Amino acid sequence: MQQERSRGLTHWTESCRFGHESNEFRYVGRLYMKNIKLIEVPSEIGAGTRGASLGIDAIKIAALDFMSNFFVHFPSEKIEVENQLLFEPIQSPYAKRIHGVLTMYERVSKAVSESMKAHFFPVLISGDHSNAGGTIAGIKIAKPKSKLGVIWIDAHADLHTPYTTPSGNLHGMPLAASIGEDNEENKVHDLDEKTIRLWDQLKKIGKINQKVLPEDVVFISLRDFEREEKAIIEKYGMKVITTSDVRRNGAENVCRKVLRYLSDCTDIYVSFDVDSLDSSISKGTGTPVSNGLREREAEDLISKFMQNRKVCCFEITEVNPTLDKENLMAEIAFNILQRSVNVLMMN
Ligand SMILES: [Mn+2]
Repeated sequence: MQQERSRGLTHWTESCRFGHESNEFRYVGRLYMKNIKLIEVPSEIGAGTRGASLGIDAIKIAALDFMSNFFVHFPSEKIEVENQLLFEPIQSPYAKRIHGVLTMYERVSKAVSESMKAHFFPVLISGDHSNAGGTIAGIKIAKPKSKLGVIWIDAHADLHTPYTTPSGNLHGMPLAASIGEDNEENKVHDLDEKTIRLWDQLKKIGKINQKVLPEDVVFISLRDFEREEKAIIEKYGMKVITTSDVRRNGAENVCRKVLRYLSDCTDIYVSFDVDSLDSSISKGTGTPVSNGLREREAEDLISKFMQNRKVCCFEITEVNPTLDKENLMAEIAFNILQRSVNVLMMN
């Protein structure tokens, strides 16, 4: 109880500080600041562990516990989901519930593209990370001529395909779908016709085959991946920044390095999977991994990225309160979300 109280108090002071800042910027903001739009995607059909669809509500509870008005301050849109599929038998073992994920890609990409066309900056809070494939498609639909860079802050590479997946879970595949990769050279499974067709549709969502070039992806804190994913990373020479790079060089240097690397890109999407955080503080996510980022490191890094004008969309994902204690993961996610959005509004 003592520990819980002191944790709450620390965070309350934090949110007060930012709450105060956001009050100051509200006035100026109406006139000049970025228009933020929250897009809630409580879909968890791409995950292998149940509960990530509750992540958004857990983050809202964290906001209430910190006495923050964050969720009344911004317009928000909640995307309809297909979580009822979790009660139905699996049709494609190497791409579980892929027809539902395809529907989610369509809905998420539509919401993201429409909000960007209306000059909003979309901030997505999603259940599992498969939804990010829809987000990336949405950015490209809104800005078809853009050269899109992706900053993927995640313990995992999410570069599996139905041909290589060890689990069949689509949240391990959104980046492969976005770069248009099958990885047939490293194929492990033979797929049925229907799975092949749905995976092709997923890759071609928005009628754009390759939304991102592999060389325009930067991984941060990547540390848990399979041989088949490593083969893709090596084949294209994809950029990887480790946890120790972040710790050694600091957020500011890493941010500068990443933005220099992506200097050819016209737009940048930042995708933050909370499992990038160290497993000691990320028990409330489906696949926690050791040697991850500290809360402060992730927060400093993401806020630095948010200062850059090329950054056009931000997503936070994979909070699963059913695996957690005292809502810690959602509280950390909320602090990072709030600070990031405050920085966005100042720039
Ligand atoms: Mn992920």
